[in-house]
Amino acid sequence: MLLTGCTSTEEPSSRRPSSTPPTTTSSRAPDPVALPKGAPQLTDVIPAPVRVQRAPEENFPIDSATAIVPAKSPDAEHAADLLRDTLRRSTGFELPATDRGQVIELRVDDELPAQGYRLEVTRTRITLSGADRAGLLNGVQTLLQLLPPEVVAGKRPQGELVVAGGTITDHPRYAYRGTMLDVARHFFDADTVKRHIDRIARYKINYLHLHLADDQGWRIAIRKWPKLTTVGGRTQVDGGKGGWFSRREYSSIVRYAQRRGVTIVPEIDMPGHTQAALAAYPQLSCDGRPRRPYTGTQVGFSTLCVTKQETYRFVQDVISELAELTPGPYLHIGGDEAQSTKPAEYRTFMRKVLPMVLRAGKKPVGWHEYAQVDLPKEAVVQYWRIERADDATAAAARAGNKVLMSPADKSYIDMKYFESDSRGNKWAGPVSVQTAYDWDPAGYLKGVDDSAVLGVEAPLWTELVETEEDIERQAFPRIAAVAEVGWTPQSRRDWNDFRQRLAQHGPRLKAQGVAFHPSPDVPW
Ligand code: TNX
Repeated sequence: MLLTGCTSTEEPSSRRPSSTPPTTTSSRAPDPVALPKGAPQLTDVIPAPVRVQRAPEENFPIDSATAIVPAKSPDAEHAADLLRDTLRRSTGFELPATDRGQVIELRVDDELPAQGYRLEVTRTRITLSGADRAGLLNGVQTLLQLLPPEVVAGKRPQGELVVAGGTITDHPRYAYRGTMLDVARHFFDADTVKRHIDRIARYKINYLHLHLADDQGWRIAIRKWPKLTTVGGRTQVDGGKGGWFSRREYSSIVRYAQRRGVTIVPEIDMPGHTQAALAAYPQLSCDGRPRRPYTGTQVGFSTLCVTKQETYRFVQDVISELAELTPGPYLHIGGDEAQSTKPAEYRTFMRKVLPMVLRAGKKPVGWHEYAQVDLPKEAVVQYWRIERADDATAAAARAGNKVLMSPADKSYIDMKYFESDSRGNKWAGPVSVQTAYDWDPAGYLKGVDDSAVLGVEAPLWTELVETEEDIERQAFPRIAAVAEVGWTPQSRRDWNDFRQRLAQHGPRLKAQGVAFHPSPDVPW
């Protein structure tokens, strides 16, 4: 196995922990503790860390006397709270912040690479150092994976709690590891989205892109244009009741995600995919005729009227209000499949709208069709097709724009897992777990090399996804594969090794009640 090979690698002595000698009440180090049978190993972690060194003599037992001690720093305290909440819920231990006895210490070490962390487990002390808040949260997720599956599920673990000894030194390959949830085709309420956030954060996914508007529904309240939701939000594919997020609900999702290290990227798809907006405000179309909200699954038939002044007043209001509610750096403006917008008009539209996003203080993201216009340098291009070359995307990359990789034949988790799968879309599929794992974002698109890649994103379109269980089934375990594609250095990735580790995560997903697809290419 690839990962066990490096467990013998010694770190240069300068990187050895020196600043944190074990502090025990007695001067004698306690006897080594055995790892209970079946307990997680350092080499089981998903996504696979950059470096793992095992130290079997140094296993750390957690019991009612264990303390969680953050250094004086808001980031360390934040991560410590999240860890304490999770552990307390499952064990009932108090886990006070007294630096005595068995201690889990959290601190910031700004010499670590961005989003990186180091987890050192010795008999008497766990020291989690993080480069920043993201790094500390990533370290917490790793530590939680080293505890029995019941812990993250909020259930009391059976037997002793022992963390395997050793050191993990880790940081991500790409800054952006994301997934998208389409709440427009089928609506999912704030609580469902929050539970999804918990599940994706376990694998260090740090962006959740919400597809908030499409032909079938408008899902975010905009104060100045109230009918967007009261008219445009009342249905969905196949005519269910639909729904939308109030400003308060959207903000509560944003905060919930933020606490777990996940940044929300809101998308309003324009100028196509806008039937719901046109049904609410017919004046936004060129003919001004009333339209009905759409409940089918075709694409490419709707467009905002790109030549009307009113349209830009509308778009400006939407962007301003959404930017105001969104602390994250990105705002997605769609731009895909605008087959009912004349090419020249599409370009005019994007040239007017891109500066609105910048003026609202956000970096624009768009599906790669928008790379047809000269993009501002902050704009991110999200590639979603299956062709291995796209001139406009390559030109944008040459000009310095970052590319977010979502090639449909690798990362579309709305696709079927296998040919005869009864669920899922099929135009780019099937996408097996192995397919989702076995590719290199840097090598996929001609003229787009590693330095141009911002990261990876797995979109979950929901034409055929109706329930939370459907979300779980389409997303898991493929999300774990995508997470590792985005996190782990290419040279350390190996399908055979991954599938073994993923099998270890079966009981973990089960304990959390995740309705994952038991893919036959994994030895569960
Ligand atoms: C293409 S990907 C679309 C979506 C569909 C998806 C289904 C993209 C930017 N547009 O409108 O939901 O295919 O796989």
